Amino acid sequence: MGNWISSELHDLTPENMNLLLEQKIPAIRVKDFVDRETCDVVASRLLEMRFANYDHLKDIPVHQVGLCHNQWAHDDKNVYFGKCQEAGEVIEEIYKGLDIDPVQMVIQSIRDNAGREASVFHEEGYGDYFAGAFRSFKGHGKLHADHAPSHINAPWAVTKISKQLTWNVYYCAESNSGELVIYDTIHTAENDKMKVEGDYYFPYEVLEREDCVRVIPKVGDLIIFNTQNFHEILGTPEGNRISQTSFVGLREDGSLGLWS
Ligand SMILES: O=C(O)CCC(=O)C(=O)O
Ligand SMILES: [Fe+2]
Repeated sequence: MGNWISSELHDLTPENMNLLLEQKIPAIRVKDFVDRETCDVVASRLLEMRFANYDHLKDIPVHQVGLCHNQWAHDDKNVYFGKCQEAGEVIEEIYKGLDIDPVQMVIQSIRDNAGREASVFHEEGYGDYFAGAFRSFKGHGKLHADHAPSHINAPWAVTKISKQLTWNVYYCAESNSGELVIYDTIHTAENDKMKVEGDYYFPYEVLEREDCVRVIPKVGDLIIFNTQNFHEILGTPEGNRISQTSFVGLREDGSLGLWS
């Protein structure tokens, strides 16, 4: 018996947000979250940029613009917070003149449509986290789960969350490839032991059943899913597959916090 009560993508509603947090549905989708004209301008700017490497991850052909907290989570907190402002400026530059801020749009959409308070994560004594990195996949993003409390052995606001989701707005996508595959198998402290030594990904043997959904990203769509469900990204070396993204954590008070 799997966990999902449906293998469809669902609308953003309070009930569906609860079901997603409880891993009872695979994902939420909001079609045309960003209009096509804006997406085309952002996509052409992104393709002109060179994407920095995630050099802390081996074997994942992923590149990013912005800042990734995981990468600095075991350094002094000043190191990460010293980089947040500049990362924010790089993202602002990409949206220059477009009068759009998808991070704020996601926050507003969660408040209006999912009936939950949401905000960017804040670290007492340091400031706000960075949220909304751009990420490019040029190949296989291997099977993994994202859960800050499991990956990070240090006390940060984001390691106090009880559930972790992610949102992605796709700016570049191929018409029939680049699937995001989400599996109906939940990451646990027990199966975390199967993680490939010194790396981020898992062997397929961790999967408890074949049940999965394969989402072909469409430009402008917002997809929200639970990153404690194992997932993989089937990008291709020839394809351009770029999204803006952040994690979303469930705080003790029921509100949602964003960070990248
Ligand atoms: O690019 C995607 O579709 C999902 C990427 C991913 O692994 C995540 O957002 O956690
Ligand atoms: Fe992920």
